[in-house]
Amino acid sequence: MKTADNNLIFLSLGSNISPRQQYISKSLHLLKEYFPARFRVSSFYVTDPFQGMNQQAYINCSVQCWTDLNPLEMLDTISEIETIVGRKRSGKKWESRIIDIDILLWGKQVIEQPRLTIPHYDLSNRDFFLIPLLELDNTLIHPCKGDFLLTELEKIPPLLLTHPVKIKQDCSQTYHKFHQE
Ligand code: A4P
Ligand code: MG
Repeated sequence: MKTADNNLIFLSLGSNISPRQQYISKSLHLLKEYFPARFRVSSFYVTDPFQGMNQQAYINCSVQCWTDLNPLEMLDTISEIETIVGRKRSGKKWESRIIDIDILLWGKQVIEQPRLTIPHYDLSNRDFFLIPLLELDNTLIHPCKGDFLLTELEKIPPLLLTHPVKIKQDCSQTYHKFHQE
């Protein structure tokens, strides 16, 4: 089947440099252009910086899409999209960013390569990943552990919570709005 679930992927988008919603919307517009098949977007959430970092709050959301690229080609494509949107890398860990696009899940596959770990290495500890992701599919299972991600979410230690607050409901049309601006 052309759009089989083993190439159905889930991404996380995050921005904590203003205008955050515009950077996210521009990224969504480009992602939708590159990966139109089965494209869906969660709501937008405002989240506290992970682990209490002293920086501006993030906006996070999640995307589902389908691709026939291989994982490394996908990584290069999302990196290209980050660059088009304006991301500049200083190489510092967890620096503030215009846009960050991470691959959370690739069907049920486990991928371990020098440049790429899927599922994302910290998926189970981050409510800013899991809450938008579960909005798109609340039956998802962690491919390595076999546990429901919904259960993983309930087990996140309080100190790691970023308290996502929904600011924009179901953003599947957001890239259209961006296009019209
Ligand atoms: N890489 C390996 N696996 C993956 C994957 N599954 N998806 C490699 C994407 N990239 C992956 O990423 C560094 C390298 O990770 C890539 O070159 C790729 O080969 P990067 O985007 O250049 O740098 P980064 O995102 O700053 O690195 P890092 O350490 O992964 O940052 P995180 O973990 O993404 O954390 N708080 C809130 N509330 N919301 C956020 O979105 N984000 C961060 C950044 C910190 N705090 C946050 C948020
Ligand atoms: Mg990243």
